[in-house]
Amino acid sequence: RLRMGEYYSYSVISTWLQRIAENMSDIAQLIKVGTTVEGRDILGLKFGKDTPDKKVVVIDAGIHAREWAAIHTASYFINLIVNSRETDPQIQNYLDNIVLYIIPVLNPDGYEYTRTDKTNPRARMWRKSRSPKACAFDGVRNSCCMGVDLNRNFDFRFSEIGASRYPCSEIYHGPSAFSEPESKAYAQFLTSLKGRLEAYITLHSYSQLWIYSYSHRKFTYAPDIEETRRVAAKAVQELGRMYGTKYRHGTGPEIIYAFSGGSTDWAKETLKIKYSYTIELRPGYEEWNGFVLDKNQLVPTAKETWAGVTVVLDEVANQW
Ligand code: 0X9
Ligand code: ZN
Repeated sequence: RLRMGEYYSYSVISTWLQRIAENMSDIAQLIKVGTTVEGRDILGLKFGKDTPDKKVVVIDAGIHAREWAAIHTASYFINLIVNSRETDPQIQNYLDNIVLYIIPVLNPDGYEYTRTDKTNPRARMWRKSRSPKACAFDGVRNSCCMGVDLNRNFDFRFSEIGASRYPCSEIYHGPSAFSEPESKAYAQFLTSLKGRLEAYITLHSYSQLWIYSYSHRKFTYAPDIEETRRVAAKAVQELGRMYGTKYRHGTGPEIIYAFSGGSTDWAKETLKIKYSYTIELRPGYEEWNGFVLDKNQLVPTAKETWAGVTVVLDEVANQW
């Protein structure tokens, strides 16, 4: 058991996931998505009894190392399912009717690096993976740095916009699409669910946004944009009902900025997923350094996000 409202190391989170799978094998199974550059297992849980006709939903967090509130929120979802499975009819409905994967830390190497901030204060703001140094001549000197922005490394309009070819950039896209073991393994995992995967939600922070495809250019949508928008609008409304937190929804270039190589756009285009959303959690975008969210906001953040996410889960679980 983990007490919510706290931040935990990846090893504590991993052990917790293993224990849940051992003790609740009727509803949860441990899954390994892949292995990181530093050799960590990327672990998650699979909830619900798998039969081939069931629709699948995948929720992840922590592709960006410093976005701790996202990791906490995904952990909270796991905790909620585990603790309410016998009392909450909505959660029972999910367990009966869909298969739900939750991967709380997609970039554990980066996350563990941010946790070394006690000895290295700059580490807390690390965003990328921890892949070995790569070098590029930037016009003045040859600069070498570690890490790839995994949310620029997916094979969707790779390197076109809002990404950098310089390894020392925060948004370095890597040498080629899926060059990184983390993004490659994750894409393979999502691809293995093709045809059944109805919703993919990736948790980030911050700015209070509910974002859908596509991200590379304004007013560029998938054919089912009306449905995508309808569910997003409903989700932010439900989310706001709990504490009054205001979210906006739209595509990236409409409400923040354009970029390419992200996981939700790749999933939307390649796997033809109906609902593919990037959620930017609290605080609002006017906040400076919102990556460090006060601990007393963690549980409310997770709770309201769950309220929004259930809108998507209900769409998938209750379709017939
Ligand atoms: O830039 C990103 O990768 C994400 N934002 S973050 O601040 N968490 O790094 C996703 C932004 C998604 N937005 C767009 N489609 N532009
Ligand atoms: Zn992010």
